[in-house]
Amino acid sequence: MKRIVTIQDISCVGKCSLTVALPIISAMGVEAAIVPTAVLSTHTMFSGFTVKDLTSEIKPISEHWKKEGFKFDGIYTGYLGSFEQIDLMKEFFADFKTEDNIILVDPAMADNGKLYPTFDESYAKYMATLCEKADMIVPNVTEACFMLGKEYKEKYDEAYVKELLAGLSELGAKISVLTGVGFEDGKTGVMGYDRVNDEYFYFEQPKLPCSYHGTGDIFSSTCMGAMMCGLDWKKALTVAAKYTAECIRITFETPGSNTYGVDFERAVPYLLELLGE
Ligand code: PXL
Repeated sequence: MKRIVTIQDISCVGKCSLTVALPIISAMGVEAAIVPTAVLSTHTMFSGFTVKDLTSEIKPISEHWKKEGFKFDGIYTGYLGSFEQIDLMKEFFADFKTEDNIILVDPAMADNGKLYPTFDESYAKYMATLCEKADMIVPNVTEACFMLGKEYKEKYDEAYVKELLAGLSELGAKISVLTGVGFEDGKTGVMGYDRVNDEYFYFEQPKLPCSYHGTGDIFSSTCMGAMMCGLDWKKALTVAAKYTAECIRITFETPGSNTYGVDFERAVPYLLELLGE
């Protein structure tokens, strides 16, 4: 059985980070170990959330794991809270990288042209230094712009997206992916670039007129799970994009659904169908 470790916060209510990564990756038949980086009462889009920082636990956990000789087929980082946590992730990668495992960095920190409330531009630039150490990175367009110091645009053409992908690739990952890429109204997609094989991949779907938190985490978790199930990066992106879109559709079309996250639970059977195809 494949085993990954995912390192991000627990937002107790909010359907993001570990509360989506664990169930989704487990449902895909992949063991999910975790390093929780902080416990928040909710994600940071609520006001008045509480935070218990767990930075001091990260090193003792990884030291114990080294003694136990644990190995991971995948290492996946999401939302992190500080420069220090980014540094600790670099050490974690150095300790647990193997010849064959995949390091996926989702630099979760911004969307729709804005950084999340707890971050600033220097943090975004520092996150780019973590992306340097990954095999695959999955920022959205906003996160890519902040990391690369490029202008964020709502409307753009393929040349703009390829320029962002070139900038991301120069950071060093083999596969750079941009999520939330749409070239026409009513469409959204994901574009990836494989630096080693000089290969682009684009997959797009209809875009619903809504937006929810945590969908980036659902996408990244599914992508990691799918690669662990043996899919290549292009198929993994397709499965992740289709599942994420279905989670959004189900939530949008259900009157009275919560607005802080999507009902990914109800689309798990669809995810398993996609994996079986
Ligand atoms: O990646 C989404 C996310 C994860 N964790 C926390 C967040 C958010 C988005 O707002 O606030 C704490």
